[in-house]
This record gives sequence, C-alpha cells and structure tokens, in this order.
Amino acid sequence: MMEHTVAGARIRLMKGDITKVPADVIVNAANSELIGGGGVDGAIHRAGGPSIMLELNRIRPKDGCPTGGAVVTGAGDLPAKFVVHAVGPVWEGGRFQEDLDLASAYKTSLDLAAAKGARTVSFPSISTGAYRYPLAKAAFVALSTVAAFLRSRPGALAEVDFVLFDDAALRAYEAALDVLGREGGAP
Ligand code: AR6
Repeated sequence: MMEHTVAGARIRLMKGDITKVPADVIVNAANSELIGGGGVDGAIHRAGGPSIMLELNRIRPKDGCPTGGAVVTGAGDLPAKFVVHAVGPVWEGGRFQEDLDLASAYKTSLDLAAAKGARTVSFPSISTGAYRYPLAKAAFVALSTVAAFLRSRPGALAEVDFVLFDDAALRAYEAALDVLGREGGAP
C-alpha cells in the first residue's frame, strides 16, 4: 500500500473492493439519474441493500444530479456511515472540460463528507470504467484535487483512501502520486 501525508492527513492507495473497506464515507461513481448501474455503483447497491435506493428515490432532484455534483445517503449494510453518490463526466476526448467536471466530483464529495463530520473517506476511480476517462489523466485530477482540499482545509479530514479495483488502476494512481509528491514536496 502506498501512503502520503498532506497537511497532516493521509492519502492511501490500495487495491480492493470498496464495499469491503470500512470508512466513514464511501464514495460511489454514480450517474446523473442516480438510478444505479453496473461497476462500482452496482456493487455498492448490492452490498448496501435496498435502503440506499429508497433514500435516493426520496431525495433525487427533479432534473437529476448534474455532472460534477454529488448527493449523500445513508450507507445501509456497508461498513460506512454515509455514501456520497458522485457524478463524474463521460470522457469525450477532453473537448468538454471533463477535467473540471471530474475535479468537481471529487471536491463536492470531500465537501459533503466533511460537512457530515467524516474523518475517513474512500473513493473509487471515478469515471474510468463505463465513462472511459483515461486512467493516467484521471489519477492526476483525483489526487491533485484531494491534495488541494487537504491543504486548503487542514484538519477537516484525517484520511482519504483510493480503493482501486485492479492492478492497472493501482499502478496509474501510484505513478501520479509519485510525480505529484516529487513536484510539490507533497502532492
Ligand atoms: N470497488 C472499487 N472499484 C470498483 C469496483 C469495486 N467494487 N467495481 C468497479 N470498480 P465504473 P464510471 C472500478 O464503470 O466510469 C455505472 O453503471 C472500475 O474498475 O464503476 O464512473 C454507473 O451507474 C473502474 O476503475 O464508473 C454509471 O452509469 C472504476 O471503478 C457509470 O457506470 C469506475 O468504473 C459510471 O461510470
């Protein structure tokens, strides 16, 4: 496991299934409709049970959740207090400022987690599955957004974990954390 400290908070990279890793907040890679789906979204609803979708049905905004936004629900049977359902962008070749939307999905999730009093937050690699965002680019956006949040709000969170599903994702995030760490002293 790779670990890095930013403003007194830990960023950890690990391989695994995010539904099995305890955290105060688990972040989901959702769609704007907040209706569930495959990938990590499917895994979270399966492991968390029906209460999460019932709550989404109550709180779902009329026009859905915009790309780059997020909503919070309880965590049902997951080893967490809350799930943040974040909506990352679909990769369209980088022509539509997908990087800003991806950064916004991470930033909004961190703001919501801190507002709920979370100390630990775990993320999957948002947008790099069905939404086809290139892994290496996504890893830089994810890690630099988390590091900027931790620096701007020291003490707001104690730990941010990235729970990566396969070796390719783990390697991409390790490489990005390595580069960011060398560039800035800390990412
Ligand atoms: N734990 C951690 N990571 C996982 C898990 C898991 N259990 N399962 C898959 N991943 P994706 P997206 C990884 O497709 O690209 C859904 O249908 C996966 O290997 O889940 O943001 C939603 O409903 C990949 O690296 O999310 C949306 O419609 C990463 O999670 C759409 O897909 C993200 O892949 C969102 O697409």
